[in-house]
Amino acid sequence: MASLRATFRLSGLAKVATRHNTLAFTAVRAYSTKHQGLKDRLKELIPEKREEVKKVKAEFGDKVLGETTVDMAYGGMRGIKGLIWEGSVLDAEEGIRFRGLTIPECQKVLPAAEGGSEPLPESLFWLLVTGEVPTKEQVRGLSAEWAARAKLPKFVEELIDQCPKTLHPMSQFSLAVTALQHDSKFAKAYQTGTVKKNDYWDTTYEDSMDLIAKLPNIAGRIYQNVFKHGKHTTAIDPKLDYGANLANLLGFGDKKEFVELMRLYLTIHSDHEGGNVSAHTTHLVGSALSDPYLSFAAGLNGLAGPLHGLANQEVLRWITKMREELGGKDVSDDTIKDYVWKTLNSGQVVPGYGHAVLRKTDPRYSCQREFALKHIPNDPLFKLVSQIYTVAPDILLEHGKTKNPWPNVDAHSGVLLSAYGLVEQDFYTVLFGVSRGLGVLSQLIWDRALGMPLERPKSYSTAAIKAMYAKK
Ligand code: HAX
Repeated sequence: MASLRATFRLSGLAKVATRHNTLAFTAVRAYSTKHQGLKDRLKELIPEKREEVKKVKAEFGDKVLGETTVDMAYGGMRGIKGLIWEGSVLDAEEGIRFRGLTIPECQKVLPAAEGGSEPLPESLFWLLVTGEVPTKEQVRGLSAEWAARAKLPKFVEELIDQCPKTLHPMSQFSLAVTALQHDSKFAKAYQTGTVKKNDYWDTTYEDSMDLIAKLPNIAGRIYQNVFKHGKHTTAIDPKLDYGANLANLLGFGDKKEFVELMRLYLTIHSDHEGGNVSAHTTHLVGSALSDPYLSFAAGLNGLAGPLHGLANQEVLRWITKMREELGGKDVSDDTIKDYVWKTLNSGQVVPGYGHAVLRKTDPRYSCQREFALKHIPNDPLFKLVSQIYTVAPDILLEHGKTKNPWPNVDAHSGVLLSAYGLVEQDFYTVLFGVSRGLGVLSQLIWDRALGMPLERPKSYSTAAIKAMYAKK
């Protein structure tokens, strides 16, 4: 454990821990014993990071990151290297690392709740913002701070309550986040015309903290309105952590395993480097100096697409439909094969499978599978999801289109939620969105701290491409 922690001190480039890390470990301990708050720590880190970036630009500014082909421009910019993202990096084979830490490493070193074992999302947020593993005390401080900032303005509550139940929960979520913009400290400060660019990060940080703090109340309210007859008797408890409060607001706070699931869920769905739709959209919109509310609402609208975050609802729909079609009969490997082929032959995608970057089973899938094996090994739906895992990749390979036949995060999240009674599939992407806030807003704070400019890539028309390359 000690050597693991050692590597994790500011280890954007963290490698496997070795005994040579004693020095770095001392550094972690030194920071940890300060009991410093997140904003104070960030304030210290910003000048260091600015200096580092200045040097990197001076030394490597003219180096080539990669080339862009015409196929890449038509192909959704897949693989184009043109973004800076500090919090996490995605390797096609290995999967995600948060500030250098894999998911199992995060599960080992990030503080858990008293009596729990999964990392607290607060600790992940701290890690994303600072690159450091927080102390338990620092995590408790963050839980309390978010609880203190969690209250929604009355008009936002009313706005959510006015939404028809038939409006998709993700649309309600995006609407509520946009409306919170009313109280943006960044937007207000910018309007005064007196804030220097170097200080933009300060109100971006404040807005991001307010926004993250309010997400459980928004999610809980939408859930209660749409699925539980508008019962709003539960309030944020300042003594509880973020995941436990969210579980309470959804009405599942009395289920200890569900609370642990929420902590894990919120941790692993938070960040997935910068190029995915929700992360990139938040970053892009933020680059226009739109405040964190507007930027994140835009990211949520991207997350709501079926090829991205909405896939978690689609997976359960797809499985439910398969079961319905069988009319209660047992699902065999052959039945699954037939159903996967039927899906593919009708021109649809198999939800929860494939990935734009990954070429292996998503480690977020694997860690949810571990959770299921530990807590709900005999759940029939979990068994079915496991059975699909043994059958679907071969068919996708035989089909021959997808570059990655393995499951992604969304193939497993729904089965865990439904095992504990959260069966309303349309709501699943909202939970993904609550978590995604931690990743994209931590980056937005750094975007402002580093003075990232307006994003504006070059585009070409098809006529221009022809004119450039067609033989004269
Ligand atoms: N089922 C059927 N066909 C698939 C497929 C799947 N699961 N995954 C990819 N393909 C197809 C693509 O549609 C594409 O077909 P066309 O050439 O006809 O357009 C072809 O295989 C090549 O695609 P790819 O290069 O392997 O994958 P992309 O980078 O283009 O797309 C996607 C990645 C995740 C969008 C894709 O794999 C997909 O649609 N998967 C199903 C939806 C899903 O699970 N989305 C969630 C992804 C994880 C995430 O972002 N979570 O939030």
